[in-house]
Amino acid sequence: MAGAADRSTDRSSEETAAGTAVRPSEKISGGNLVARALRNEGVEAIFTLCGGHIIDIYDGCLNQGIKIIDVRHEQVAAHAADGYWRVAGKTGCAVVTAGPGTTDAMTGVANAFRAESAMLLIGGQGPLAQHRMGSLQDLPHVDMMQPITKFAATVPATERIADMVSMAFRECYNGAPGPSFLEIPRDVLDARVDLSHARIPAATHYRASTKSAGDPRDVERLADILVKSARPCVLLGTQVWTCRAGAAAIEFCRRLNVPAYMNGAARGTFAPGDLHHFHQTRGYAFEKADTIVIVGTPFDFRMGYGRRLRADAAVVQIDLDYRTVGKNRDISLGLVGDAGAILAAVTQAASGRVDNGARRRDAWLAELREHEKKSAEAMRPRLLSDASPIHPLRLAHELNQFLTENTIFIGDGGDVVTFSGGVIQPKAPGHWMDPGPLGTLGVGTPFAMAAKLARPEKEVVCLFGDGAFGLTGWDFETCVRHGLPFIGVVGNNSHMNQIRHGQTVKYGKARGEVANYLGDVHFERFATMLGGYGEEVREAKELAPALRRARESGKCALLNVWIDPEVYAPGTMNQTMYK
Ligand SMILES: Cc1ncc(C[n+]2csc(CCOP(=O)(O)OP(=O)(O)O)c2C)c(N)n1
Ligand SMILES: [Mg+2]
Repeated sequence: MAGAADRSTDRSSEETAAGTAVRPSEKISGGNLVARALRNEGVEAIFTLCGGHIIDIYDGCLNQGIKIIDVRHEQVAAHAADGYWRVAGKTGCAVVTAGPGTTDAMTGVANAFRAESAMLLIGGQGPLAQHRMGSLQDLPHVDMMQPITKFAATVPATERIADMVSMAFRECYNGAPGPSFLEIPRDVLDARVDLSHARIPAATHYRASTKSAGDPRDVERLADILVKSARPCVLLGTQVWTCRAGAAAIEFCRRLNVPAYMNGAARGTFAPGDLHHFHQTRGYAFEKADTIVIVGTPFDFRMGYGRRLRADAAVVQIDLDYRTVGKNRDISLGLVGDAGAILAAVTQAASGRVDNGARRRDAWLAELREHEKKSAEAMRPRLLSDASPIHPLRLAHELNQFLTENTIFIGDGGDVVTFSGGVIQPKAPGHWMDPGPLGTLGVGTPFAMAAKLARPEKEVVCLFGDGAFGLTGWDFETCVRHGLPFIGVVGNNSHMNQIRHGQTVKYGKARGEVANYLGDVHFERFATMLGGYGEEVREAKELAPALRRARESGKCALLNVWIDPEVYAPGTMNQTMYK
């Protein structure tokens, strides 16, 4: 950026009585130190909502050529930082003001914490000089952030700002990734200090690689287990994407002939149709397998806390976080480290065996394929349903047909997204985004914004529930304003349906419909009001043409699809998320 260096520091001269300059000193402000540290991290954009406590950071970002994406709610800023990390693989950064700015962002930080996303939230704070005196927007942010971050601290002096920003970034990568929080008191941020007194860690000089391959003896053990196994399967979890371990996972499955199931961000590691891509038969495989390898996903509610795995199977867990291995369920073997490094090492170790047993597992793969086909056939009539109002499975089917290898798909909603999970198959790794285990509604618009910013060449499609869209939908306008087009599809059932079902079953219709009705909102008009493309869809056969028109508009688009409020996904009916 022209003149950037000139504006980021002042060169003032200390003069002698005779008027000759003897000791030039460069001054730099706190906000400019923040921006320098962000630049060292490769941060290209911050997501922010303004406040008097943080404006000096904008000055620094302008000097460093860092984009400023100004949003309408701080929750959006934090979710966008989380989403940016997921797509770009670079730590996302959100900057929010003190007090309500920081509390608004907490949900986004919490979501990143449960989803293992590396992001930094910088919050303003009242001046240190007025510490605990009741300054405007003063709150104990660090205490509040501690349980939902890997690192939370106050910067005590301007000279330490860049140092502590770098420290916070480094802490994001301790074990499994996660969020960090830093608050910078207003007087600390605004002060100008001698550049020579400020510590600015040099880019690439304060990090070590996290690509550890675990204990070599356990790598050999796992190779032995797999080579002898007749019915193995592997579950590739989010960390496979976090570690960018897709190629290693594919090589592992192909060489050893192991069927793969994928969840979270690892969906799409194998393209649909691949010999080792399995989807519908996970429960069956977990019941029948003799060896189950879980890679980079915890035994949380999504895995039935590990209880859904066959009791006498050899269960092997690979994870970046030592604390996750063996938690909630005993395992036969645990390996801590990078998913790609470990899978590559195991493939290598197994190739040293006389026979790696690959062909013996053909029958097992054929058995699973047969079950996959049966369950796809059973679902087919509902996927093609012409019913009016539209069946959510037909909507999911049309979306699945619409996605290309270039489309990043985001799911943000309750029942409508649960329906889509069984149908929509991302065509490439890193092309599926959902909130993760916190299950936060409202991630859609911020994730879409971040995905388009990080990968402008990608098409971004987001399926919303009408309830979910309402939480952060105003930032559709932010996407319009910043030229970040995406295709939003609201599956509109006029309710918070996922909650409505369980409530109705438990309390009957009259009490079951309390606090979950949303009205019949015309989201397509909301989109056009904000400068985007909008269209409503009432008939199933209109879905594909409407999606095409949204794509061709090149604008931020929102299709308002009226779906049947009286059908529920099996997962919702069985309330599996609570079991
Ligand atoms: C921020 C947040 N608030 C509340 C919930 C609880 N919740 C889970 S699903 C759901 C209903 C969502 O409704 P909608 O987005 O319209 O999807 P639908 O179930 O109707 O398809 C709610 C309120 C949540 N997960 N996140
Ligand atoms: Mg709804």
